[in-house]
Amino acid sequence: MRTYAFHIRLKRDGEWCDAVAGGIWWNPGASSGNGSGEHRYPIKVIQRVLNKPGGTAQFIMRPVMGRFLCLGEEKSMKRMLSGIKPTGQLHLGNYIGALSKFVSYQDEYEMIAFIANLHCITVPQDPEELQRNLRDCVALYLACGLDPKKSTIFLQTDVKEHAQLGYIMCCHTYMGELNRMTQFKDKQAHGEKNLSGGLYTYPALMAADILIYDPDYVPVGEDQKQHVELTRDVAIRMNNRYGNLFKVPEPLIPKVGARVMSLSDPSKKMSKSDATNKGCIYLLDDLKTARKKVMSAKTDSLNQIKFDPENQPGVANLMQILSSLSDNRPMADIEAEFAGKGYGDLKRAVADKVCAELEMIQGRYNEIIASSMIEDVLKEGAEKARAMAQPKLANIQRAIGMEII
Ligand code: AQP
Repeated sequence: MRTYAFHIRLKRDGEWCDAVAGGIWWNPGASSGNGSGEHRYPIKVIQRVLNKPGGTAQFIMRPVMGRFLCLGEEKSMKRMLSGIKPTGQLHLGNYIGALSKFVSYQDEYEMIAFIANLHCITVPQDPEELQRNLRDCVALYLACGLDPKKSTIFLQTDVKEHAQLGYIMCCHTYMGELNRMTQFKDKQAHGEKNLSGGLYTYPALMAADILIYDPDYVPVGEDQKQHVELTRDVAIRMNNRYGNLFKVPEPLIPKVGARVMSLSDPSKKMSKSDATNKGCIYLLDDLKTARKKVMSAKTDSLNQIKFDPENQPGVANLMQILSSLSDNRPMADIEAEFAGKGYGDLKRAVADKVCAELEMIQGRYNEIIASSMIEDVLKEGAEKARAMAQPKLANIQRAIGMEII
């Protein structure tokens, strides 16, 4: 069943008013009639509307709770897709740059959020640790607020079409393009040995992960923008060659928090593979450890709290974390609050915010991990995802000429 946003016209106690409804809520506007404030809409009525076919259609519902008559237009929600690869424990950068954004988007968009376990094995993994990280990742998706009723949550390998389309994408991606992708290039430049073929070709798999669902948007942190651009290039190339196969998606990069930096080295991004472990706050760090990491964050000797990422990257990073965890509070506000104060004050404020957020997430995580919710969510999510991916792959293979029957 797809979900829709509605522009609806309600007749309430004999008077008409305009409204927009998403899910089971609406907000009658004051344009005509007497509707104001928020009212809960009976779920079964909304579901009758949701079951109608997509596109734009007028509909009439009557009577609703004996009080309303409703006439309106429905339009499809835009689709959004993103994934996280739990090569280690999820961290504050993943939360601020990606997860918290997925949560805020899920009311407005049709959200598809998967756990990219194929991408995890592009680097060596310990099987037991990987399995633990995958479970933790699902639990953290849910603990951070992703709602399986609103979002499709699944494990990449449970939808085998990803790997198959990944191979097809690989055959339509040039080596020159893969050579330009920073992850492989960086590791090679650092002289890392025995890099896998999977690490080299994973951007093609990522293109498949995205394009198989025809999303409108792909919310990512700054570091992943390059991959979405490659995805767009390959989609356009294949559309030109085979006809309109794919929707060409847009990357969606948050204004604040797109690149949370390491606390111990603010020239690098906060990363799961932080060798020192000091610059990265994991979502499951105990609160004492998290506080200690913030209080030891690298700053500078200028002793002024100003948002200047170029000259004061450590301070700017702390301010960015504080702003992101306070509903994107403007930097000017933060500068004003800390005018004349020291770095210790700023760090304490950041540590308080971070710890409050972690405490809330960890409380929910503990409940989820002790329940059977993870299995149930993944099963249902994979069924929903397969229903989209299977016909899409069949269409693509047919267009390329790979199918016989
Ligand atoms: N530091 C960050 N700041 C903002 N956003 C970030 N993301 C990752 N790190 C930051 C965003 O989180 C989403 C999932 O990323 P991922 O875990 O799949 O891959 P990654 O970007 O490679 O993350 P890591 O932690 O750096 O992993 P390793 O160390 O294994 O390479 C993406 O949207 C990403 O932008």
